Amino acid sequence: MLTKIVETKRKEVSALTLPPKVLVRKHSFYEALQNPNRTVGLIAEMKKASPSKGILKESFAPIDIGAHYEKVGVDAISVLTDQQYFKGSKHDLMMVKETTNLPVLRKDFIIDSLQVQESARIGADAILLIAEILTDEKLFQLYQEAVESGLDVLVEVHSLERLSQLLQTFTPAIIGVNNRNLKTFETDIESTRKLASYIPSSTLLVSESGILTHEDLTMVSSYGAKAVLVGEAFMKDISPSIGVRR
Ligand code: IGP
Repeated sequence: MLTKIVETKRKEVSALTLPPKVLVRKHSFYEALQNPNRTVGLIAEMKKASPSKGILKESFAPIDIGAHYEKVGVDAISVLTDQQYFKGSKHDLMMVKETTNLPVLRKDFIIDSLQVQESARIGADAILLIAEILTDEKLFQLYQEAVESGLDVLVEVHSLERLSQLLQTFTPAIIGVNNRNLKTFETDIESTRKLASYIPSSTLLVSESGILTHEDLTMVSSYGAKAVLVGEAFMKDISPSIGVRR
């Protein structure tokens, strides 16, 4: 599946033309996650569908979801912009950015500089870079280009092997451990525990995927996660008992 998604992205990139730059107020994704009033930073994701679960939310209204996330007090919003597999769009991100005051992460499969520039132009505050689909060289190149464009980067990794390898090239400011193996779709929050001790203390650790309950959140926090990224739980119940801390 991952290979198929990357293939689709390659085709999309070859037909990509850069949109004009939208004027929006920037918010620091990195700083928002370090909110001193919180124990664990919360990134709430909006995704209409996923390859593993199908449609998650029939009546998907990005502006309403964004407003709700802002009201309940999340720290940042992640917007899936992939159309083919997650039924998202760049337009979703632009609308959310325009109508909320929270930092917005562009969640997509970024493999090319053009997509980095595009992300900055549509108003994203941060982008996701998935280590498992990029070589160290490409990852570092895209990371630097993003930073130069004023974007924060969430570098996502799943395996310890990939993590150790990338840390030999550079130390990202934010690393996300994806508890979901994108090749098998299996989710296990123990992934965060297994990788946490290898992540430098100067790096902000985000635990991503499979966080469904408050217990899950407490668990990954005890493993060292400074923030969590929650999608499915919020799509199924927009006001779940997890995450909104005082
Ligand atoms: C959210 P969940 O299990 O709470 O819905 O997961 C998020 O971590 C997941 O959507 C995700 C993702 C990705 C999606 C993590 N990495 C990369 C697309 C691409």
